[in-house]
Amino acid sequence: MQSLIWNDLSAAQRVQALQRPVRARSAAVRDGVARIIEQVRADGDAALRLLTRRHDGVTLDVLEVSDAEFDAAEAVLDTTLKTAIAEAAARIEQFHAATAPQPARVQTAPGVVCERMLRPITRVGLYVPAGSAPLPSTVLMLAVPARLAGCPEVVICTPARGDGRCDAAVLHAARRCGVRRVFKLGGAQAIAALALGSASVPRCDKLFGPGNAWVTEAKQQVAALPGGPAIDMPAGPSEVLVIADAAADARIVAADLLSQAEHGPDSQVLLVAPSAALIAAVQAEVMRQCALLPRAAIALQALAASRAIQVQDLAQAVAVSNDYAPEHLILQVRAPHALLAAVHSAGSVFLGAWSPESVGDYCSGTNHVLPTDGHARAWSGVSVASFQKQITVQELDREGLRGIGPCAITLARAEGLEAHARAVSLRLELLADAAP
Ligand code: HSO
Ligand code: ZN
Repeated sequence: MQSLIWNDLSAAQRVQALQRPVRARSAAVRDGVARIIEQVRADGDAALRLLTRRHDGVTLDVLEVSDAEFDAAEAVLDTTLKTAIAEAAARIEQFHAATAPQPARVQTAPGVVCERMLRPITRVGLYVPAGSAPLPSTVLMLAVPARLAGCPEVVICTPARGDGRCDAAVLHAARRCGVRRVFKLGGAQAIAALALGSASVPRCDKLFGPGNAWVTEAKQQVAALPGGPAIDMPAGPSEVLVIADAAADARIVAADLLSQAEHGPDSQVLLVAPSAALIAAVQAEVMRQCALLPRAAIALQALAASRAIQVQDLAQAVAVSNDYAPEHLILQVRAPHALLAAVHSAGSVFLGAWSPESVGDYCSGTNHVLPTDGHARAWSGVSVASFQKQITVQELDREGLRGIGPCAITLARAEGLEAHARAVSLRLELLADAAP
């Protein structure tokens, strides 16, 4: 991790210090994805089989996971893992149910009632990657809120392994969340299938889930198609920013930094702290702990593009963090609540020594599909609201229109939209004629 002192940096160097590793949107990926989308559009299931053979090395007759395969997954899956999935799902359900949007009904003037009603998105497609590791936790993070939102059709695409089967934990988690339709598709072809539909795969209204550069590019391209699906958010590699004070335990800080660094070579981790001694201790601890990790090589690559920034105080640390807008923010300080009020941009925040970021990834109850790449400045993580539409409704009675009609007429005429004004004035005249 590169060490920097914030107050010694010029404005340009500060921007540089908070830059994500550059990931050029490669022309090869862009063109490759565009070709795949066209192939799936033209040849449907046949293209999906061909692409799956070519990219995943799997020959599939039927793309959809059968009941027998679901059952087989149940049979092989370890009970401890099943119990952990059930335990995590229950807490994720509890938190997401409590934070779900509620319908509202407001009388904004006498005789004027406005409502907000909630409707689930009809067909949603969840992408569950299996690249470096299958992610049953991602099934929970997407399928639990989808179910709470009431989405009638929820399908999952996840790549099959070399033996043509999907990961047993992913299938178990899907079933636990009531998702019965899982397709053995990965990469850009999975996204194309969900966006366009094929004989086997239903066309979806919104696509969710993380993925590699190909999946991310494919989500962007299908979302830009005329009538294309919505997508959850622009996704990028995982990241964490830890703010630590002098009292923080360097071993804990290092462990949290490594927990995100191990995600991928392009992940980024930042330590922001006022104490030079703490920074030095964490740097040493990171290297010591990293060497002991099975994914040390990946974490080391991520650390190469990561930074330890010394700041003058904790207020400056929060300002730096707000600028960076991290996916995960850990406040490893004596009084984390005192800093929380100043936090404006972050995907999910972890307070104090006993709140590892890993519990947010798996089982505290919050979602782990969060805005990366600085998008936390304007985006939020996945929630029940991500799977719903909010439809507004209004109803006026005579008194209501008499009361607010003139306001609409004035604004319509100011905008030069006379037909708008007349849709109101006509009614007001009818009311005046009818009046005794
Ligand atoms: N930290 C990742 C989510 C994840 N971690 C899944 C482990 N499994 C992005 O927030
Ligand atoms: Zn993680």
